[in-house]
Amino acid sequence: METFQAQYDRYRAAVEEALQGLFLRNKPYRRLQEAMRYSLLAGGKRVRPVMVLAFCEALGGETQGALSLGAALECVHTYSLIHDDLPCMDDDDLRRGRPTCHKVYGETMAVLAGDALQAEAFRLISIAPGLSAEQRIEAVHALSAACGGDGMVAGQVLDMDALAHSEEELRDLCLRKTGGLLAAAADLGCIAAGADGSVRRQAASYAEHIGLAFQIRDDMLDVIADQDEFGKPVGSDKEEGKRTFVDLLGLERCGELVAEETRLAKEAIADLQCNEFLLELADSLADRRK
Ligand code: GRG
Repeated sequence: METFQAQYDRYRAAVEEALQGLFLRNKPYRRLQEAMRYSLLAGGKRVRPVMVLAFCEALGGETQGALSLGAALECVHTYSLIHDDLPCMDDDDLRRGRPTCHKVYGETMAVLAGDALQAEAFRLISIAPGLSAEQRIEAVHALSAACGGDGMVAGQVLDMDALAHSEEELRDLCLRKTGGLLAAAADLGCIAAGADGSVRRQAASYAEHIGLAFQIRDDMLDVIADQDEFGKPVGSDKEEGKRTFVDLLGLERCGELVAEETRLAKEAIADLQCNEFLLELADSLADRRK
């Protein structure tokens, strides 16, 4: 039987191959494409596209279309990281263990690379192979809602303007900023597999709990991680004056919450067939060190 790690590596290799084939046109504006590829191919964990493929496969869907949806999602995720690192936002010099996009290509090109990645994501969905027109529209709807004005961008505004103070407000921020794209990952996998509404609701609940656990763990790593392993400066949340779960609840309680949210995530898909990989994925994200 395929181990969890072997399955993760198989999905990840497929995602890397799909991403490697993007934005290669040799045009006078090739520097834009270079900047897009610089950040896109910088070697993240690929957890979102892996989740798309895992849900699709668990639900018996064809992975070809799911791969395009996963690549699109990784484009949106990369755009958000490029823009988040800009001087007008978090002003970070390091991402995924190397200089941020604007440090290498300049601020203007970094803004444009992010803009282009976002638009290209929706182009990829519109031509995703093996999916019906209806599935593509559902995918556009799921991803745009997750990253738009009530989703990830709204979460970023709540964060930048320090509008979350209580645990409940912090949870809302996190569900938009971090949870949105993870929820989109689960839903895109369901859409690619043609899953029904009740399975999609189970997947949404799994992703919501994973999103909370993921962000709380991220806040913990900002305090306890090894910088080389984490790939970005440790302690940057404090330096940027951000309100985090660790500030509000302390490290110990955060550890308990990660465990609780992970348990709830697993419970949400407990009766789904072929759920072994997704159950282990929840555990592995709770323990992650980067
Ligand atoms: C700029 C519109 C806009 C949004 C930015 C995603 C985001 C919102 C900010 C990035 C900073 C951050 C800590 C976000 C929380 C989600 C998160 C932990 C992102 C990092 O995702 P990983 O760990 O990164 O999957 P890799 O590099 O592995 O892909």
